[in-house]
Order: sequence, then C-alpha cells, then structure tokens
Amino acid sequence: MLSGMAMTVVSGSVTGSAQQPDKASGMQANESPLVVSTWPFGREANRRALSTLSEGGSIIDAVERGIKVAEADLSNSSVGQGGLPNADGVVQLDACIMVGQGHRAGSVMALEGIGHPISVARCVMEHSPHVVFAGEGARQFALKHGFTEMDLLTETSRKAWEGWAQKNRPEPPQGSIDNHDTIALLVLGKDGELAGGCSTSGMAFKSPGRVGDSPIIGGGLYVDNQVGAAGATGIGENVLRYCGSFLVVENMRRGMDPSTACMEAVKRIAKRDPRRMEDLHIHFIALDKKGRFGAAGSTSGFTMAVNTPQIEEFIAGKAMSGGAIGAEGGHIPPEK
Ligand code: SD4
Repeated sequence: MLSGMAMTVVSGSVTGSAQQPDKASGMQANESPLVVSTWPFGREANRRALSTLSEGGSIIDAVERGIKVAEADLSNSSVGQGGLPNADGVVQLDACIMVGQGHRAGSVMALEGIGHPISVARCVMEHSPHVVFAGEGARQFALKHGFTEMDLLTETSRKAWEGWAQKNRPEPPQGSIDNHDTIALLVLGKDGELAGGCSTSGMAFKSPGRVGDSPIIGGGLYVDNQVGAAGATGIGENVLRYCGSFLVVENMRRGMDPSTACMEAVKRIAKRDPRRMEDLHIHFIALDKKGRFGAAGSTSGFTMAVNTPQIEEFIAGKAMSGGAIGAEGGHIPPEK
C-alpha cells in the first residue's frame, strides 16, 4: 500500500494517463519487491522486473530483464535498438548496472553493434575483474562473451539522422526532441537488497565518442545497500559533473527521504552551475531501504513509473523551477 502525501491505493491497474501522473512525488510502498524507473515507458520494464522476481529470478536478473524491455523497444529513440545515432550516423550505447550486495558494478560506454548493453554491463560485472569497458574494447569484450552483433540503426532513426545531417548543423543539439528518455531502473528486493541499472543511446546526434552520465557509476546510477539507490535522466554533462546519483544517495544517508534527497541534489547543482535551473534539464529518481521513493528535476513534466505486485503508479517528479520539460522530455508512449 502506498502511504505518504497522497493515499489513493491502486491495485493492479494504471490510473491516470502518462501525461497526468497519479501522484505528487514522495511516498512509501509498504510492500516489496518495489521497482521504480524513469518515464512512463518504464512501466513495462518494471512489470518485467517484477515478473522476473516472481519467477524466482534475482534482483540482478530483474534489473537486466526489465531494462532489456526498453532496449528492445524500437519506438524508444533514446535507448538501445532504435536509439538515435551520433553525428556520424552510428549508434553508440551506454549502460551500467550496480548491485548493493558486495557493492559490485559493471559498465559499458560508446558500445556499437550490440542490442543489449545492460547485459554486457552485467557481464563486465560478473565475468571480468574490471568495472568499465569502452568503445571497441567493449564490443570485443561482448563478442568474446557470446553476444551477437546487430544493426542498431532502424529506418526511422536513419531518416531522423539524415534529416539532421542535411541541415549540416555544426554542433550537436542540446535538449532537442527525444533526447531525454533514458531508462534508470531501481529495485528493492523482498529481502531489503538493492540493485539498479541505467541504459541509453545518449544525446541524439552527439559527437562520436561522447559519453554522458548514464554509464558512470555515481553519475547516472548509484546503489548503496545500507541506504538506497538513485538514477538520473537528462543532459548528462549537468549530472556527471556533480556525481548526481551519488549526491542523491548521500543526501538519503544524511536522513533525507528520497523525494527531498532528489530535490536537494537538484538545488545544490543549480546553486553551483552557471546555467539557470530551467536550462539544466536534469531529473532524478530515488528509492531507499525502507521502501520510500521519490523524484525531482529541474523542470516540471518528469514522471516516474512505480510498481509493486499490488500497485502501478505514475508519480510526478517535484519541479525545481517553473520551466516545462518541453518536447525534449517527451517521447511518452500512448496509453495501452
Ligand atoms: C546522456 N543522460 O547521455 C543521457 C541522456 C538521457 O534520455 O537521459 N536521455 O546525457
């Protein structure tokens, strides 16, 4: 059952449309397992994570299989297959996974030709003594461990890139359409264990080799088994310069609830940063060991998907400015 600011209990169904979240941010699910993720499309990933757990899978399996749903979704142009390419028309994917128990992590960045970077990140964590593999080395690592290559560029993403390239823009856009739909997914298991993952194709038409926050441990994702977990979406440069997800978790360690921890992280970043709050385009989700969760960002319009076996909810992130998230925060799939 959800408790906190808004008390309506929703059992086994989704209330509200993706555009109209059910609740304000900052609640507690007196129930586990609990899965939260970025954006309304995270609901499908959350469902898969929960079914993985009910089938006897581990929380690591739940994170991986949940995120794979978003990576395989060709309609999502910011994650995995179908993700928009870089300025050269090449899809370069970033992902990481982190597990509370043992404080283990794996990450791949600028990975080409492999459809499920989250699985490669898991493989790095479980089958190498390292934490991060990048670029061609990441691809070689994946191939060596049995991953098969595929063409990640869909007809739609190729056309989008051609349209962009024809305009011959000198600089990759900051915050243009479909740039903000990274998935960060956090799981609290029945036994109180925490895990999380993050996966993205990064900013559309980014400079080749550019890596954002999503595969950076402490940037786009952080898990501390004693405290909680956090994940990020938005313009990676504005997250990773502040170790954003680490900052959120540290705020929870100092006693803040997840919602406040996200808000305070955004405020602190905005205080230091020369940009205006409205121009930061950053959003965080967080989950703590007690099963409380929350979200906040630099503008309104960000939504988190929350699932337990009894609940499916969309929760509005607390907005730290009057700015709207705009088209760049869109890519909201129609209600099914
Ligand atoms: C990045 N944080 O590469 C990612 C972008 C993102 O949805 O969140 N896209 O900077």
